[in-house]
Amino acid sequence: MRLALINRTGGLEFLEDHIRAACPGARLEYWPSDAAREAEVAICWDPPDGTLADMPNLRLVHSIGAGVDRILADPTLPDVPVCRIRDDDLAVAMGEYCHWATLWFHRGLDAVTRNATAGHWHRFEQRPASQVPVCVLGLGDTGRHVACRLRDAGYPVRGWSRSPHDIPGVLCHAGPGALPLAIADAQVLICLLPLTPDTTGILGHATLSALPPGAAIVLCSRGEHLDRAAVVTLLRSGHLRGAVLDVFPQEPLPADDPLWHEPGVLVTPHMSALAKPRRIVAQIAENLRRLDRGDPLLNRVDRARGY
Ligand code: NDP
Ligand code: OXD
Repeated sequence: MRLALINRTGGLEFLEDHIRAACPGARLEYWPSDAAREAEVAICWDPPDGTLADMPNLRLVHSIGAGVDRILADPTLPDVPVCRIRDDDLAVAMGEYCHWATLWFHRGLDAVTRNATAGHWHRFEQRPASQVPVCVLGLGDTGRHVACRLRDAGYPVRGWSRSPHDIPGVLCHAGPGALPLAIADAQVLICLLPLTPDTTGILGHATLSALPPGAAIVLCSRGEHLDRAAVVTLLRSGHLRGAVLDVFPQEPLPADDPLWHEPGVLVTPHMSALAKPRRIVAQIAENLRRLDRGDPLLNRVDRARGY
């Protein structure tokens, strides 16, 4: 079987040795090339629009990540299955990151770090976790794990999803009408939604200004979820306490982007949960075997739903 590694900016070489080891019979090609165009399977992160439509033998598009937004955004995407990565380790890593980010605000480490750079000793009032409600947007593989971890750490946790969920100890809300209720008392709002037409810009002025004064946001999903102008306005007005941002519409975030220096914003380099190459490739290899045998593929995305 011929496989093509496709990414707008290249950089998928880190998968090559793992693919050669896990798929010994496969021929691996790099896009852009005529040989890649002939491939039956496209292994992608951010394929340029039209690339997949120009592959006459294409039978499967496999994301190398949990998200498939960059793949589904191509209006010419051919009618073939699209699969993604689902990995327990990814959820665990996201749990660590979101727990840390919650503590960063809850224990006032954002303010303490600012004071420390000025050699200023000041002890802020400390609240127990039980007084810091957290809302997790998205209760899928990562969101559910994050919600349970924060619940176990003593935070009152609210969750929001498209369909109803029942998670013991988490107050779950579903559907667009329930968003205001889900976030009403959130001191920390964590976004773990997939990027779809329904969720693009969801963290805009209306949502962010509906948070209680002094709330903070943690964005680990996609940069396009956030209205950047709205967050800067609400940080400067003091309505928002801070924002930990891990994802951006343009990555890497350019070194001269003012967001790096915006008071209250902490930028991290899309690192909240990174799947190990070996784990990514094991899932792709399993789906190649299934494709060969005509068996149902794992982790297939619902293209109509957008995730
Ligand atoms: P899942 O597909 O497992 O879960 C998505 C969740 O979002 C589901 O609970 C779903 O609801 C909910 N959802 C989707 N659309 C809506 C909507 N319109 N309104 C309310 N809820 C909605 O995704 P994952 O948890 O695996 O990943 C989420 C995203 O996180 C990825 O798409 C990716 O963008 C990002 N990510 C970022 C990483 C990083 O390192 N920064 C690492 C991994 C993921 P329902 O349950 O009802 O279907
Ligand atoms: C993913 C990501 O989607 O890392 O896996 O953002």
